[in-house]
Amino acid sequence: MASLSHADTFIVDVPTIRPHVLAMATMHAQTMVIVRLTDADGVQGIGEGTTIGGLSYGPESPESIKSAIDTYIVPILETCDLSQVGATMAKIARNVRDNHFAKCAVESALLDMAGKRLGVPASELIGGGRVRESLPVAWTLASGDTARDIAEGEEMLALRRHNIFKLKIGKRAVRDDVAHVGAICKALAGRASIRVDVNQNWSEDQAKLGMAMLHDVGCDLVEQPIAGDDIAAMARLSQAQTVPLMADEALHGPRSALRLAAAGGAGVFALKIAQSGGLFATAEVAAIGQAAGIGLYGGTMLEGGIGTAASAQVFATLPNLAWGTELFGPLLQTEEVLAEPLHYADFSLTVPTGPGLGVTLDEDKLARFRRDRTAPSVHPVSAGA
Ligand code: MUC
Ligand code: MG
Repeated sequence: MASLSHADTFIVDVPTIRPHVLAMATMHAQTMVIVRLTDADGVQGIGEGTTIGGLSYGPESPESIKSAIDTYIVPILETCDLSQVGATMAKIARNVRDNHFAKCAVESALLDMAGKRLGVPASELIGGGRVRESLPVAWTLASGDTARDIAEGEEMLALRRHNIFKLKIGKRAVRDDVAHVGAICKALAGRASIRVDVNQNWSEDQAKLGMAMLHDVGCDLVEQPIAGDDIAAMARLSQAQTVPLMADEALHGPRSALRLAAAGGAGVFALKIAQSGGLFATAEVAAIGQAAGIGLYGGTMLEGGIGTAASAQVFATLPNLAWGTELFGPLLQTEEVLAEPLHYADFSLTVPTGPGLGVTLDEDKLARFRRDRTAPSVHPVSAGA
């Protein structure tokens, strides 16, 4: 029986290397919720629950993620054998609705602990285990300026760090956005795959026009052009347009994946561990997508090193990842909160090989970046829980 001894949760704010301009928010920093669980034997597990732009992206905020864990999930963990990850998560699911980002952070920490106990990477506790040691990684060009984005793309190609670029659009008029994308497609033609993410900011009519024009300028993929809850309109667009439509905000775990697949609402799924509600649920979303002939892509909530490592552990178990991944979150931050940074080279991320998530927190950086630097946010639980 691995009982809980301590549960610590921290809100951590790390500046970004440049403003990251998205349709719904401009980021100057990324906020992560880091959870650290310690069992009675002293085995520790870390996990991360991260969103983008406060409440502008989705229904969970950093503050609500922390509060859901502290107030509702930790008391459940006190009653569980933490070595039984599936049973623990099933008990949490019975008592806590939705709150996928909070659940993902906790499940990641449990898998980290379980992997450490067993001496295997978390990937070996998911599905059939690891089938790849590295993952192709896209970069998002979102400085807000076309010339600067082209220069950044050139730099990434020269460094052999990224040759897939996602452009964030949806803020300007459709024709202005397409002109921006077209200029980047032209500048990097034949050397990179260019994709866009509209973050739900178009109407169906704007999307019809935008997707047709984006196809003509050489864009390879259009992510979430319209509201994620309008599956019927996503299906109309996905079936009528030549450029593939990727679902992101529409996906909230296996049931939404099944509804979307049944409706023909997407040609590609952006898999996200936080949106799915954890690594196990992400594997289920991937299985549904694969069975429906939908292409798979490893998405991100721009997590730091812990959430990125957790994502890599599950994406490494997927034999078909035709569209690659975008696990570049740590590279957008001025500093990584890990003792050893993740390894990026040759357009790919190396999947960590150590036990559990395969990464270690840098305690000094945690102390420096945690929001409540003056008040320790440690939550000891009752002895013997
Ligand atoms: C999103 O909507 O996909 C992922 C990469 C990026 O730049 O923003 C995100 C979130
Ligand atoms: Mg997206």
